[in-house]
Amino acid sequence: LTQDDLKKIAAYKAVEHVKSGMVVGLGTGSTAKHAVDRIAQLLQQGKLKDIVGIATSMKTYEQAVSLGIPLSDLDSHPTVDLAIDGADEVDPGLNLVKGRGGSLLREKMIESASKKFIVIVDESKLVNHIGGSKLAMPVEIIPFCWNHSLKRLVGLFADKGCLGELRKCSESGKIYVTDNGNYIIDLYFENDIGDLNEASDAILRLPGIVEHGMFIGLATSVIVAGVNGVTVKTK
Ligand code: DER
Repeated sequence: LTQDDLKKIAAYKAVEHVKSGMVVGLGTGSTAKHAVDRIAQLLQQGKLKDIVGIATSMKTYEQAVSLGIPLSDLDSHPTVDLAIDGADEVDPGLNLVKGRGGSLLREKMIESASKKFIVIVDESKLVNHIGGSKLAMPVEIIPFCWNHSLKRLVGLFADKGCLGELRKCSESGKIYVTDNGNYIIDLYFENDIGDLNEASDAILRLPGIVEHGMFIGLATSVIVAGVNGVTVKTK
């Protein structure tokens, strides 16, 4: 089983919870892509009807359009029945790091408006502490004086051995710009972030910061696909 097989298994399991008539938050990333494909397949087979999708990124929007999934937005559907999305890290309390694909703001808007939010991951995403994996914890900021924001963000976590860098496009080397016209600062922690709510409050108090990639208490369940099978973790 490849890692992509595991992602697909988790995604298909999550889509079993999609019922006809639902408003469904469509996630972003290589795992969520399989869920969007599966929803489209079931619609085409007539096994699902009257689904309205709300895309968490332009990339997912384009995928859903190409697959013929009817789409809408939060203005028309302020409450979402079920959101399905991937994650970069999942801790034992089902708190997440998301946003390494750059879509954290729209994802958080949609997933915080969802009655149910099912996270789909392969087992490599499970961690003991958020931010302890030495991988990026993304923060979306406005472009104005980004270096100032970077320094203030890093300064919040100086005791955690925190480093920060402005996200660039890997191919072009240009500054990465989100669907919302903002920049992303990737924060890296030597140790784990500590109390997540304290970290979140400190980050969001800084003027010029739009949103961060910690999804605290938002997931209602996590479907984990591993080489030994699929497990479902619920709150
Ligand atoms: O950027 C995101 O938030 C994605 O959902 C990411 O967290 C998971 O992407 P993956 O399924 O490609 O690992």
